[in-house]
Amino acid sequence: MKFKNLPEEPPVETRVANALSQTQILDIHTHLYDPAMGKMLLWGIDELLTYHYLVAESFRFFKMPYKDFFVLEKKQQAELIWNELFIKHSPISESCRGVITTLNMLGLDVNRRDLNSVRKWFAQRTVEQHVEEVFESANLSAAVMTNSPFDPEEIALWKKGFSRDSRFLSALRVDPLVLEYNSVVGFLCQQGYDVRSDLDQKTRNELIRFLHFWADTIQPLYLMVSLPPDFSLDLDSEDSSILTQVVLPFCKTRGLPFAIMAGVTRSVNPHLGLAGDSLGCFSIEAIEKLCRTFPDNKFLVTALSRENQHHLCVASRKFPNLHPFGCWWFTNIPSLIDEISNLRFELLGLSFTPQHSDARVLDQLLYKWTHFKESLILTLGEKYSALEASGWDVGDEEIKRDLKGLLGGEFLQFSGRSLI
Ligand code: RAT
Ligand code: ZN
Repeated sequence: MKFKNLPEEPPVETRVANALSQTQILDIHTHLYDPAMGKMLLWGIDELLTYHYLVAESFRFFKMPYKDFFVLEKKQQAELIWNELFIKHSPISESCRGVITTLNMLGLDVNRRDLNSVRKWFAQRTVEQHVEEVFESANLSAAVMTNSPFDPEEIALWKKGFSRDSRFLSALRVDPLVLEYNSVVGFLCQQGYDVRSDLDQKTRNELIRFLHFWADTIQPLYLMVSLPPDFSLDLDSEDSSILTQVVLPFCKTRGLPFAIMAGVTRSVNPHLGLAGDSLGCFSIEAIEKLCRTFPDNKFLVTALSRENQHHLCVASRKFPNLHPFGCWWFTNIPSLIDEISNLRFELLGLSFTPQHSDARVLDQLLYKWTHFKESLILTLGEKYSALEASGWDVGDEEIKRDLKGLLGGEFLQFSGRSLI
């Protein structure tokens, strides 16, 4: 009951926004790197403009052959994209608007439509200063990298060793091992592992030794893979043998979750390179079977197709060892974020992680999180309003607690880690 002489409480959306501004985010999946890894960490305007999401959109307008674009230097590619998507058309797509939000948050005047002045501004900055400012402005406590034990550049850096920045946590990405084992046998042998194409006991032990080495070296929060729609998780299928006989037993021994990014079809248009991937529906029945068959493993799952989202929520109600996360890639657009968050709130309450940024360029943390927060204020605000209308007053401290869970706390709980 509200009394007339008491000051009116601000609308619940405002209270969510206030609490959100005080909540630090743990970004559980990015493609960013510790600054000590040098040029692997991308930042700046030319990287922002040549993001593969924008390359795909530019080719909707470009009239040139693919190869004429890809032979150009990054700077020239960026100019073509800027011209096509920002000057000749209004930049209304999510990825285009993202560049505008980002530049604005950095204090740049985008209304001059002047790429060179933006370039000059970036040229005067150091990477250290930029990491500092972006993390502070996005309100991030840490970002999880995607670390590949098959990338020669990364291997060299980790083996040499460097002093780690505590804001950059790691995740061990094992796509080549799970998806194309035969193509990495030679590489593994060169690295000193006595493995064969045949998955005999010796080979399995050696692969597990390989994973232990990398887990000891990089201290990952989880292992991860992205899977095509037609990947069979059947226990007796050849597809899943490395997963079920090597990776999952290893994860169980080390107490590490295994993250599945489900439903990517790589290279539907190979001419577009990184921008040429598409999606398909994944079998959530197979995920359910995995959770049932490996009850001592923990699965973090995100799905690329819109059609998979409802089933993934229902599956998560059945298996406490399944934690849905993020609005991945083509689902990271406002209309689908609203829809997916609503599905999850309504079916799972607060026991999931609604977003990761997938940032490939440091500056993208600014827009990816700002745009997500715009959605969260409305979706979560609406849920609290409905709850209040039903007679449950929601306190500010309770809102803060809930947001802390959504923005990293639930993920850490699920992973068996203490809050950082
Ligand atoms: O979102 C992306 O940038 C994609 O290219 C992929 O990297 C995807 O997120 C993945 O991790 O496979
Ligand atoms: Zn990714």
